[in-house]
Amino acid sequence: MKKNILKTLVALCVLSATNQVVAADNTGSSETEQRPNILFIMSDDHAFQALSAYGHPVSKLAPTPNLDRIAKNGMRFNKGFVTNSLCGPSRAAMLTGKFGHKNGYSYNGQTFDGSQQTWPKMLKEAGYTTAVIGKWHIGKKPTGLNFDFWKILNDQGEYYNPDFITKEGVEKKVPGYATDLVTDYSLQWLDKQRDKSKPFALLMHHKAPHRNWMPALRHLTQYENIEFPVPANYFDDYKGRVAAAEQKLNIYRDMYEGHDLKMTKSTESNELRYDRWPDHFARLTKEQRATWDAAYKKRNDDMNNANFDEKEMALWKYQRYMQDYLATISAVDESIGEVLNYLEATGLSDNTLVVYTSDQGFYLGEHGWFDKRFMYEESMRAPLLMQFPGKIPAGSVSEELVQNIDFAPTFLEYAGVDVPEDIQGESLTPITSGEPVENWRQSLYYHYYEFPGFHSVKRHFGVRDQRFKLIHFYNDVDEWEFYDLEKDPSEMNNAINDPEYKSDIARMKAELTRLMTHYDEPDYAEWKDAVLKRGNRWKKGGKKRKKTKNVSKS
Ligand code: SGN
Ligand code: CA
Repeated sequence: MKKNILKTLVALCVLSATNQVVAADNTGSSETEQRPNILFIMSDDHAFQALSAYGHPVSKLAPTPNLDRIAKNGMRFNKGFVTNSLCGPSRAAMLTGKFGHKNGYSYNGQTFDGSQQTWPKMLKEAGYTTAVIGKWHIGKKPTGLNFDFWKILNDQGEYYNPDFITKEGVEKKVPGYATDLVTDYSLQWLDKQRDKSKPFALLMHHKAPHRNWMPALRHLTQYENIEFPVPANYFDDYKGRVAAAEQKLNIYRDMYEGHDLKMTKSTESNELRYDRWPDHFARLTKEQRATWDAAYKKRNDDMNNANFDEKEMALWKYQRYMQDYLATISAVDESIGEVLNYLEATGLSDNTLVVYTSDQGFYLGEHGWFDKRFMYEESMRAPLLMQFPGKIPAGSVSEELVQNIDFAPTFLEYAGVDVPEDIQGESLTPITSGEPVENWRQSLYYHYYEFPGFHSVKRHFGVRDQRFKLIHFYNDVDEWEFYDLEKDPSEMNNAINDPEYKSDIARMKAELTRLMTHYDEPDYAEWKDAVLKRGNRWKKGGKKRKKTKNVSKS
């Protein structure tokens, strides 16, 4: 009781300091006050290995104390997965609660049909005020979703001085750093712009830590002296895994040395090696660029002078990648801290469901890779944390198999809105209640389509249960893979022909067929040979690429 009075006082102080004339209880009117606010925070390509609540050795060297607050206050999901490990398809699945073959978005470059049923639109109709701020990436604008407010990054977005798109038009080169701007705009909307008579649903979507991993100026040297542990399979030979052997997401072969790794041409110059998309660096002001160059100079000079052999260079690239990737997460973690502080100081926290996730997982050198797409663990699995004081037990952990199609029904249920029959996900409330869970799903379905495309990951679909994974790569190949995740968590040993697993494989094949029927997948014959009708974005960049290797000699 005392705590609540204190919070109300804090709220009054904060609000009067900002000259706001609003009720002290800013959760809304008496009619709506029981309905929770929803703050759905998503970053882009955040690996669970890089979120310290998950305890991975990498994250111990680059902790995320503010994200860990959500885990402490609520629940950490250890088995959160996506339906298709790619930005657009994942976002579409989250908005609709449906797989790509139902919501019409299966690979990047398509335009999401916003006229269809989505949870933000349903909440709006049920009396919520809604907003999306940050990365959108499934079309030019969030058309048809009826957001009260939106301010989105253009396409993939830029880290420095990015463009923002609003109802009013495009704001070009907004001074600042994307993660900070998205945070500021979100706080502004929460504090000053939203209709405080209604509960809110805010989608705060960061660009970081997406490629090309440009940290904020204040974090440029944060990890320069840290040596991150190299994954045991960094030099994977891909034996027994045809699709893994033919991908193009290798750190030491496929990263652009200028664009991605910020390697300079020589000690005499700050000129970057191959940069496929120079616009990202061209956005820096002269002053920003000077700070940037100074921060990288010594490390680049040492590298240029070192005369590395191939293996040493591959290891150097891994460290550079990790230093930059993790430094972009520092700003995300600060952002989460600011937002949580705001919710606590205003008393909103008590009635707000806060969710943190990423649109997929990411490789931090496992199999030698960056990027995502494969059904292997590092990319299929995403971090997922949820807090809701009094509703989700603090410090709890779930081992149930959950998927990004589960967000829509979860949010609808928390908001007291009936979950439509055609939603394919399940509400997570039986899990988040902290009670023993009965009859939860025992397996997950996955389907990746984007081939041909960036990084040349072949099409595949498959099934994962608590122990095994079965994958079928198709289209220009016809290959099956099978993994025992208990014995082979790194998925190095394709056991599809191992007689020991004969009955497990047969069972998983039957389960795959069951799931495809259950989720109403079209007949395999209908789509197995289909060639993607790609949007222009992919082709535009592709044409400029020289045929020569991207490794430039200094
Ligand atoms: C960009 C990236 C790719 C990445 C895709 C999809 N290249 O094209 O590496 O796989 O996005 O990412 S970049 O250098 O332009 O960033 S997604 O998160 O949007 O699906
Ligand atoms: Ca992504």
